[in-house]
Order: sequence, then structure tokens, then C-alpha cells
Amino acid sequence: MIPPASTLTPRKVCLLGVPMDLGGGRRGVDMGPSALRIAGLEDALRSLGHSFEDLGNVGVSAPELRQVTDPRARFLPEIARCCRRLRARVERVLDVGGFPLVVGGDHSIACGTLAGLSSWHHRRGARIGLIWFDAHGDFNTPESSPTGNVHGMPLAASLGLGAEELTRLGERFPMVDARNAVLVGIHQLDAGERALIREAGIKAYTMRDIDMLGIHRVMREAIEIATDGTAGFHLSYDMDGCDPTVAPGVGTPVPGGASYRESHLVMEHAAESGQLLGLEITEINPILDVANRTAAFAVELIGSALGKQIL
Ligand SMILES: [Mn+2]
Repeated sequence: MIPPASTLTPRKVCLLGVPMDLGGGRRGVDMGPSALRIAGLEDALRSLGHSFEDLGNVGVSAPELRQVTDPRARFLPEIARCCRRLRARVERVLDVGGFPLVVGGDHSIACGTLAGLSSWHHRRGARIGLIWFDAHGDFNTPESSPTGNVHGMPLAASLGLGAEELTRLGERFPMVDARNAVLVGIHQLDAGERALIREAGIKAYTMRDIDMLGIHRVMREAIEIATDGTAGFHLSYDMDGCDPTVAPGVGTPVPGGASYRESHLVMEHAAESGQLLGLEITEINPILDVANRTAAFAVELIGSALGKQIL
């Protein structure tokens, strides 16, 4: 078999699973890391010439064993505790020259990943950029959130807005500057977070922008913003940004998302930029999935982000 073409020099990919199920209102995304492993992640990455190390899962408590203390930010202390552990694990991966591949779990884990990446680079005098691919804004605060689900808050927290338990997870505040953060693919926002996104001044490309401009131009501009004066960027990829026709098994499915090819192009652009510092895949929900199709699609997408090419 001819190995698939790759644009990237081989990397030491280090997988961190985070079976986080505390940030959403529906069970099931805690099985995401298992679903991805079963879907052949290791083989896919090795066939591209990367080395692969599965570092196992970061510990998380299960919601049925915990009590909600603050209904405006449900399970916040438990989520913050897991994110602190994740931060340490991400930094250790960077210390040994590894590429952190973080797999959720709900999207609240991004606070831990970004705490690790931003702290590590901050100590080296650099800041990081961020591309957030999502159907939702994830820009609520405990005050604006209509549900109290923390997975709707991590982008705001990364930019310094909301609960201190999340915004202060790293050595740098904010973990990411708004001028280097970009939202891509949004098409369902809560009223409060819409106002917060506008106020924060973060560049946001909606699905309408993708329709009108094309994903190629959107990603080219997004990467320009995320790499302007930074060490590179982290790509936080919520599988619900993909249309449910290609990714049915996600935490919060919404029609009108990115197509099969648009979903891949986000990853291909990230790979071609040569500036990807870390990758995170979140919100795979095997309970809602069809024969693990969404996890299999995620494995394909991760291949594209790490250099797989058609020709
Ligand atoms: Mn999200």
C-alpha cells in the first residue's frame, strides 16, 4: 500500500483523552475518547508517518456522583479541577517536544488545554492564537448563560470573561488575546453571548460568511489573525460545527453546519499553515451516533489536520 501523502514533517503526536461530561446538559460525550480510539486513530496517524503515544485519559468525576452547587455554572469546581490536571498534562507533552492532541469530552476542556498551551509559551515570552470551530459561540458567562452549562462558556473564559475558576487557570491572563482569536462556523447564538462577542471585538465568521466568501478565504483570513505576532495557534474543533448529515453523533446537533469538504478544509488549511500548536476535538456523543460514524469522521479530520493530502 502506498502511504497517504503528507505535507508535514513527522510529529510526536501525544493523545490525551478527557472524558468530560459535566459541561453539557446531556449525557454521552464522556465516551468520545473511546469512540475515537476504536475508530482507528492510532493507525491513521502512524500511516502518515507520525509517531503516536496514547497518554490515556485525564481523570474526571461523573455527574451522578456530584451535586450542582451553582446553577449558573453547573459543576464548575469539578470542571476547573479537571482542567488544572489537563493543563499540567499538556505542558508535559510540550516539554518533551510532543504535539498535544486533546480529545473530549465536552468543550469545557478547552480551558485546560489553552491554560497549558498559553502558560508554556508565555514562559518563553510568546503568546498564542486560537481558532474556534463551532456551531455555537461558547461565549457565555455564568451571568449570560440561559442553561448554566459550562460547555457554552469556554471561549469567553479563554479570553478572560466569566468565572475566575476558568479564566485564571493559566499563568497568562487572558490565556488568549481577543485580537488573535477567531470563531469559525457559528450559526446558533444565545442573545447574551451575541452581545458579548460583539463587545469583545473577536473576529467571527458565521456560516453565512462561509457561504458567501467560501471556506478557503475564511480560513486564510482566520489563520492570518491567529498567527499575527503569535507563536502559532491552537485549533479547538467542536464536532457540532459539522452538519449533522456528516456528524450526527454530537453533544448538541444543529442543522446548517459545515459540509463534509468544508469540515476537512478547515483542517487542511491548519496543516498547510505549519503553525498549528495543538489540536482539540470535542463533543462526540456515541449515544446519538450511527455506528460510530462521527468518530470515524473525526479520525479523518485529524488526519487532514496533521498533513494528509488527497494527492
Ligand atoms: Mn463548542
